[in-house]
Amino acid sequence: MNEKLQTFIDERGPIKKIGVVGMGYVGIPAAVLFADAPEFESVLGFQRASPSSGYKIDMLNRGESPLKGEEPGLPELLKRVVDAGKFRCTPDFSEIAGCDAVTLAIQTPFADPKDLIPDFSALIEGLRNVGRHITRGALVVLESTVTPGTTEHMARDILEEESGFIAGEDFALAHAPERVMVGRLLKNIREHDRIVGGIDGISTTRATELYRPVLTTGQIIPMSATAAEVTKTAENAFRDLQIAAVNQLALHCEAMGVNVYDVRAGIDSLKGEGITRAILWPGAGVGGHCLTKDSWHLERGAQVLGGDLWYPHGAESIFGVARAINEFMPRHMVHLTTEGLRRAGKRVEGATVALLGWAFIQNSDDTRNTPAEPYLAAMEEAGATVRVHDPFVDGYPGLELSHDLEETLAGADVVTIFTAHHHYASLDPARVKELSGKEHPVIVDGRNIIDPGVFIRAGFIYKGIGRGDRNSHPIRRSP
Ligand code: SAJ
Repeated sequence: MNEKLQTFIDERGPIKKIGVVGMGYVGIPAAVLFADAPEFESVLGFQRASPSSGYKIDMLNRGESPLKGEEPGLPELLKRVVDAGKFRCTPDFSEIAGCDAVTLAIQTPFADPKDLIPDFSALIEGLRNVGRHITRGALVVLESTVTPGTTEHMARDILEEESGFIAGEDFALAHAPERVMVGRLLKNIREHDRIVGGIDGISTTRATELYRPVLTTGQIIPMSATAAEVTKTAENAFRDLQIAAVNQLALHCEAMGVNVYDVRAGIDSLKGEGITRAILWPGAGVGGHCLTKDSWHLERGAQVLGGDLWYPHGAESIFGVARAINEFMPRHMVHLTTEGLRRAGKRVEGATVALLGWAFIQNSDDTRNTPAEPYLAAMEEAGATVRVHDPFVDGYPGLELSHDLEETLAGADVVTIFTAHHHYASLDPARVKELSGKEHPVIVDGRNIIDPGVFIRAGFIYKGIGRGDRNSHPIRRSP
């Protein structure tokens, strides 16, 4: 145990002032929960005054959440902690000097998955801003998902270089990965167990002091910083693998003429005696900022920390193959659309497609790595006109996006469902057919959100992921 660090921490006393760097889907809920905890005096949210996201600073200081989509409890809690003067957002990083603890919740995308090269530019800038201003005895925590080894190496080096301090002697350093999902941000932070990995025991203890007050049912799970990084990247790689497994099964079910959802219910019924068959849901693809890259962080960690690997790794590892299967699903949606049009005696070229759902996940405005994008690109390349509807997403670079469902459906040869927004579960086949003006409009369901029977009876040509039981249905000629 490094007495020197412990002395600095004791001199600072309990954590009272907190800084959160990065006002996004992770940073904002974390900051307001810290601010709502009676243990802490004040929280500063640090946000660069950049053209793309500087607008968040004033919004947050007015107590308004820049996150769209449905986030239960967040708007009210944000208003309350701002009105109480416990939370403020600022672009002035020099105020980090007054913080006992600073967390970083910054995006860590991959520049090139093929060569396993992450783009840490935003994280590095954040670490430099923090390093320049931290004071002795402070705690720095990486919440971003990173390649295993990043906290102990890159982050430590940058913070030491900028501060002139030594990690583990002058300041504490830990990794406590976020585990949130859009649509339940506050709930996830409060209820999920929190992995806390310090570079040493003192750092783990100090980070535990930071997170315990915001947990309701969640427990602290202490481990080393690198083990925490592996835990986070692996839990997402495992989820991606589970999704790939059921997507592969869905493709087989289509080929065998059976309904994957019957099979799924059957497999899911094998429970008890410690047996769980965690089978997830097939679909049109895997999007978001997490599953699309965290397997590559894990693979890169194994290579960077493991040196010359003698076993299947990277794209050949089971996680790499899972990525390939999940990335294939939007292409399969193109295949189903093409087949549907062929049954209607049409080609993709010249067809009009109504694409429903641009967000990567239901009932959210989050469009990061949406699987709808490669589908749109492939359909346009094949000569189709694609109109996109999403009730939650206001805009997307280079894309015309509509909130008007009827306008999007008008004249459509094909209706393709990419996101399971609740709005689409109540699509009325008669109205959709009327708007399309086609005798046999095609409907392609990428999320099993509509009932194939009612659409087929209305004269639609139906295609669905994993619906081998329906995808070659007889076409109902209207009376
Ligand atoms: N998806 C499927 N089938 C499923 C589940 C999801 O096709 O059965 C698709 C979704 O449509 C979406 C994508 O996968 O396009 C990701 O969905 P998600 O539900 O995994 O949502 P994320 O990526 O926001 O959340 C994941 C979660 N990780 C795990 O559950 C292990 C969440 O707990 C993490 O906090 C989050 O990644 C993150 O930030 O890392």
